[in-house]
Amino acid sequence: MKILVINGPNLNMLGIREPGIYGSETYEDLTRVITDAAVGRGVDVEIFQHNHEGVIVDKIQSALGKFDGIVINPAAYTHTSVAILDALKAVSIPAVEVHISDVSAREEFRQISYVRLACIDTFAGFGFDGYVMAMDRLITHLKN
Ligand code: CA2
Repeated sequence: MKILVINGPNLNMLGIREPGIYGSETYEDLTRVITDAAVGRGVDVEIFQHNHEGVIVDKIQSALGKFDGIVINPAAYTHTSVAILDALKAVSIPAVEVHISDVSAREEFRQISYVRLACIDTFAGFGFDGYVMAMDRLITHLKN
């Protein structure tokens, strides 16, 4: 099983600022959590981060025929991007949305998620564990 993990803008800055919201662990720590979970589950994982919306759209398009599932934290694009929503719909690969913070308890503009409309589930507010929960959700979905 091949899973693509996509992280949006500024997630590469984790651990550098705002530890109160996103924790003090770095992006490298996050990649380790995801990789360890994938190895433990026999999943082949690729982790991708980019700050540009169009590059994320290109990455989703290129996943067609290569990946069985997508875990995506679109970061700020969650709340704005119809382009990422359309790309996920276009490839029709099962996708799960993740947020490190509990977006439902934050500013009103973070309550909107366009991407969610193309996802089978969402995990928000579980820190880095949310990525592992999303991976497990995809594994269950793909096995059934
Ligand atoms: O909680 C999440 O995972 C978010 O997707 C993180 C995004 C935010 O725009 C979403 O509303 C919720 C922010 C990405 C990381 O931003 C940083 C800002 C300062 C320092 C480090 C990271």
